[in-house]
Amino acid sequence: VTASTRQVDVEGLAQRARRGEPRAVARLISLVENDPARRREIARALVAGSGNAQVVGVTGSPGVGKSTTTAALIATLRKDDVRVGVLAVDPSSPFSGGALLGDRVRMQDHANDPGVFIRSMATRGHLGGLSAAVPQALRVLDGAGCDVVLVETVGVGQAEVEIASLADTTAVLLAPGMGDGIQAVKADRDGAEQVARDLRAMQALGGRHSEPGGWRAPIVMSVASRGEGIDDIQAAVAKHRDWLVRTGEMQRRREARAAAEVEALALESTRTQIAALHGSAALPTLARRVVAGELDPFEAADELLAAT
Ligand SMILES: Nc1nc2c(ncn2[C@@H]2O[C@H](COP(=O)(O)OP(=O)(O)OP(=O)(O)O)[C@@H](O)[C@H]2O)c(=O)[nH]1
Ligand SMILES: [Mg+2]
Repeated sequence: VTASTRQVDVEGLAQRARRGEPRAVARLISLVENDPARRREIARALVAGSGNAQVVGVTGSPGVGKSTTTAALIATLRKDDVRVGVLAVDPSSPFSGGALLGDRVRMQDHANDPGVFIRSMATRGHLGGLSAAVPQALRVLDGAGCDVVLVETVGVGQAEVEIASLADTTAVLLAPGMGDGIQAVKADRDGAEQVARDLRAMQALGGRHSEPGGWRAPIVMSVASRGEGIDDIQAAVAKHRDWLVRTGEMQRRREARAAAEVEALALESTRTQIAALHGSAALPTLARRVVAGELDPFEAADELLAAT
């Protein structure tokens, strides 16, 4: 018995989520994550999302301070009455475990706050990784009226690129000494100044960011564990949103994201259909004809697609 055979009132959940009911939001995100067969239904129920949420990726190496920064940002955003969603994607410190968002005490401050939704989700093992379930989870949070959705992901290689393509705004966290594994110098101001200098030098080399009207990523100094510099991060995020909207870049990014999502879904569906042909005679027959030299693989692929 799969999860999808159980009776679920998706439309009712979507309505409750739109009213901002935390349990409905949580349930929908779980369904999106664990029940791929329901994604279509959920997507349909959420079409009338507000489209207002600014998706902010918070990324960086393991242990760099993403959760601490996220928790601190929630607090400053809530002071301005901003509705906040948080998605911890593939958290290295799992939710159920101890170190939820780094600091359990601080997170508990938000446990009863109806203006904050916090969910973790695992994309490991999902076909398409981040691209499969996360966009839908973001749509749920958007539909629930979030103004800002913070997405915490460990930035190692591919994931960093992926989150940048999913988010409107990406904050990359760097700590001095991380590269050498010297955690002790984290809060060391000279070390941080050096990192900032290196970044500025790199930005100066990457000339395309200095074109008129372009966006030059601000370098913001913070000590998240002491709540220092968090206002500056919030201000930089808000400024980026203004820039995105003013230049039409927000719309362009959303359209690019929708295109990627549509393409991923179409590819997934094609792959499923091709996999089904493994069970019929079509694919084995084509394979035999390729080996026999009757067809080249390109012609065989055309025939395969025609059969799907
Ligand atoms: N000195 C210093 N320590 C920090 C700062 N931010 C976070 N920490 C500490 O660094 C450790 C890791 O912080 P987390 O916020 O859990 O880091 P993370 O990037 O979320 O870690 P993972 O999710 O496991 O990749 C914790 O002990 C924090 O208290 C900071 O700005 N300065
Ligand atoms: Mg973390």
